[in-house]
Amino acid sequence: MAATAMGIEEALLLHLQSHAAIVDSGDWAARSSFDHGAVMDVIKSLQGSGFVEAQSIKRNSWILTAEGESYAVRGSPEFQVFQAVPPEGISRVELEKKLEASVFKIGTGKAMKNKWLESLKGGTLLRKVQGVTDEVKLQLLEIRDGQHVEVPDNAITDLKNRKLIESRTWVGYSLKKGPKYAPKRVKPATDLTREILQSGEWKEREFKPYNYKALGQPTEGGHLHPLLKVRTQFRSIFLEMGFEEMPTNNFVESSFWNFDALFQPQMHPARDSHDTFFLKAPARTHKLPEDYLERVRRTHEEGGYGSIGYGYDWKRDEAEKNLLRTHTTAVSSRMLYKLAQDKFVPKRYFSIDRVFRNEAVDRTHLAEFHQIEGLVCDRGLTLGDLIGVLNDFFSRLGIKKLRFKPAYNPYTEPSMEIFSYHETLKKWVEVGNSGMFRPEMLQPMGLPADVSVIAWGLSLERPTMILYGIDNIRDLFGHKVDLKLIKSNPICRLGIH
Ligand code: FB9
Repeated sequence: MAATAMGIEEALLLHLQSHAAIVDSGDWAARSSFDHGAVMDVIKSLQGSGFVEAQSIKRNSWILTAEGESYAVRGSPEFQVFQAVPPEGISRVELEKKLEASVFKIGTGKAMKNKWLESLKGGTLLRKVQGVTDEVKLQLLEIRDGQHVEVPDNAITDLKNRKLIESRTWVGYSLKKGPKYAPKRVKPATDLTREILQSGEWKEREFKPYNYKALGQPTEGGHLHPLLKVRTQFRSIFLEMGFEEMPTNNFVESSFWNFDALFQPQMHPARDSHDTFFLKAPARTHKLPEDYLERVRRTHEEGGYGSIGYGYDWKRDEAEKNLLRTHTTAVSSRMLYKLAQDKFVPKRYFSIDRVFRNEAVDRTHLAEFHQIEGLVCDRGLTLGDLIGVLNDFFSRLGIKKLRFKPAYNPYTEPSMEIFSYHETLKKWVEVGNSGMFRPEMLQPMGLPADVSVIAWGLSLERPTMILYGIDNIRDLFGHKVDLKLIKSNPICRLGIH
C-alpha cells in the first residue's frame, strides 16, 4: 500500500512514543507494510531535523538471479531432466526434444554428477534412483523468502557459483528518539508570512534557521564564446598600443580590393574558385574608383614606382567579381586608399573579423576563420620597426621569444612567418605572418613615396584553441560547440602561461 511520507512519519514517530527504539527499520517497515525505501527517506529527514537518532545497519543478503527465479518456479534443471527420464530410460535425442536447451544441457550434466542418471552405451539415459528431492529448488525458495539462514553455506556457495543467486547488501537503520523528538513534527516555517504574523502564530511557531551560506538561484546569464573572450583581449592589446579598429562589417568584397589593390595578380592560384568563394549574385561590383583602378591596371601590367609589374593583360571584369573576403587585408587596402585621399597622417590600424577560404576542413582548418591583422603606416618604417612592433605585440600575449622565417606574400616584400617557442607544447609554433606592403600596392593609392606600411596577421582560432586546450577547431565553432565548455570555461588570460 503506497503510504505517503507523512503517513510513514506519523506512524514512525508514534511508534517511538511507545517504544524506546526501532532496532531494524527493515522489519518495522515490513510489519507496518511500508516500502522500506520510503521509510529510509523519512528516517533521513527526521534525523536531519534531530527528531530521531539513526545508525545504519548493513546486512548481506542473497537474491535470486533471473535463472534462479525460473528454477525456483519450475525446479532445478537436473530435477526437470530427472522428471523427463521415464523409468524405461530415454535416448539423449528424445530427451533433448522434451526440454529447453539450457535445461537439458545443465540438467543432464548435474543429474549425472548427482548419480541420479547413468548413460548407457548408445547414449540411452537411465534413472539410477527411484526418486529425488529437488534440494536446489527448495534452497532457492528459502532464499527468496529471506530465510537464507536455513540454507547450508556450501549450498549457498554452489548456488552462487551456478549464478542462481547473487549477494545484496541490505542497508537499514536502527533508530531511537533524537534530541528534538516529538510525537508530531511541525515543519519549521521557512517564511514569516502575513498569516503567521496576523494569527500571532509566530510566537510559538518554530522557524527554519536562515542558511546564510545557501547559494542563491543560479542566475543563467549569457556567456561569451571563448573566441569572443580572446577577441576582446586582442582588442584591448591593440587599443593599448594605440591602434584604431578598421570597419570590417562587409563579408562580401570585390576582387579589386581583396586582390588587385594588393598587387595580387589575376592568375594567382588563390584567385580561383578552389580557394575563394565567388558570388553568383550579386556577381559583380561596378562601384570602383576609376582613376585608382587605372593606376592599378597599369601597375599590374607594366609596373612603375620602381617595379616592372607582372606584364600580363589585366582584366577589369576579373576585378569586378564579388567574393567572400579571403583576408581582412582587403579592409586594410580600402583604409589605406582612403588614408591616401587626404593629407597623410601616420596611422595604426587593426581588424579582427571573419574571412572565408574554400579550404579542406580538418582539425585546425574550417572554411572560415577570424583573421587578426595589424598595420602601421608611417614615413620611413623599416623591417626593424616591424620586428619591433611584433615583439611588443606578442609580448603582450605572453609570447616572449619570437623567431622570423622569410616567407612570401603577393602584397608584402620582405615577408616573414613568425614563430614562438611554446613552453607547454615544447615546440616552435607558427604564430602568424607579416611583411612590408609593396610599393606596387601603396603608391597607386596615392600615398607619399616615403610612406611605408608594416603589417602582420594571425588567426583568432589558433590562440583560442591553445588557450582553452581545444584540440579540434570543430569543437570551437558551429553546432558542435560544447556549451558546457562555454558556460564553465574560466576566462583564460592571454599572456598567462
Ligand atoms: O594564427 C596562427 N598561429 C597562431 C597564432 C597565435 C597563437 O597563440 C598562442 C596562444 C599562444 C598560436 C598560433 N597562424 C596563422 C599560424 C598557423 O596556425 C597557420 O597554419 C594558419 N594560419 C591561418 C591561415 O591559414 C591558411 C593562421 C592564419 C593566418 C595566416 C596568415 C595571416 C593571417 C592569418 C596573415 C597575414 C598578413 C601578412 C602580411 C600582412 C598582412 C597580413
